[in-house]
Amino acid sequence: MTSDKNSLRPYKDWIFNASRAHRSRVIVAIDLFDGPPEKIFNASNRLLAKTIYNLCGVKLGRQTVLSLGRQRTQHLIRLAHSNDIPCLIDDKLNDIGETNEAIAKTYFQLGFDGVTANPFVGESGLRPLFRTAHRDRKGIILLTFMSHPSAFEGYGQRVLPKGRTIPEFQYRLFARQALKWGADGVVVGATYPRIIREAKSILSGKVPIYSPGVGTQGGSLEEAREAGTDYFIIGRSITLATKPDVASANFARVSFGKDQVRSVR
Ligand code: 3DU
Repeated sequence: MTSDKNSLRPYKDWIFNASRAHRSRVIVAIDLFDGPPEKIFNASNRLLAKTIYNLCGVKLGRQTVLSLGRQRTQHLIRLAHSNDIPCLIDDKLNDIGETNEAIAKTYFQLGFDGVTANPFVGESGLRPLFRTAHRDRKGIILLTFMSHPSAFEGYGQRVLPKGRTIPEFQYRLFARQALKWGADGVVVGATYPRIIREAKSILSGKVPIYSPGVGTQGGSLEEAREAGTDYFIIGRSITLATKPDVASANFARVSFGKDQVRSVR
């Protein structure tokens, strides 16, 4: 069950502490959905049992939660909590403010500790979400530059911000907004180390960078780490590995590099 200690701690501090305790900046992405719910549940359970000591967080995909249903999802969240690591839902909320807030509340009631959201909806689309999340010490992770090849089409376009005369890259605006709104993290793909570097300098060490895209999508953990990634979201390179325990241990070791304590709080 979620301990009182967990629910009293802001998400951002919790993952920071879990990362130090487990000497890992790795969040495993569980994106299983094929087959009967019990089978998906057993596979997720086995995976977590083998990898949990090498993780600082767990992230469930929406497809996994929809396939598992409420009770099995709660069981997995409790498993993460009993090992003192937080559990994120990756739903990339992208609706009007009230709807984003309602979806997030439902996830938080299930036991999730943080949710991803899309800043394209703008401040009024996110304000109620931030209010609800931070009141309950939950985390909001905002997309800033996704990891897939066509991420440039949206996050990389140049836009003319209101009241300005010089165009600016969308992702730079998103990074600044994440800082202004008090986001608990931003997503920048490991496949774009140059953009991680830019985001790092905008965020000035105040908002941690979460990077998916390591391994299967072609991103290098070392390059992303050197560019400034704080937490690595890794799915298939762990979940489909012949030995997920070994794969997660290797990623965990490399995720810290020489610096054992650098991570944004
Ligand atoms: O490619 P992998 O199997 O390591 O999984 C990456 C996970 O991160 C997966 O759940 C995907 O939905 C999520 N993600 C991205 O890959 C890219 C993003 O920009 C945001 C989330």
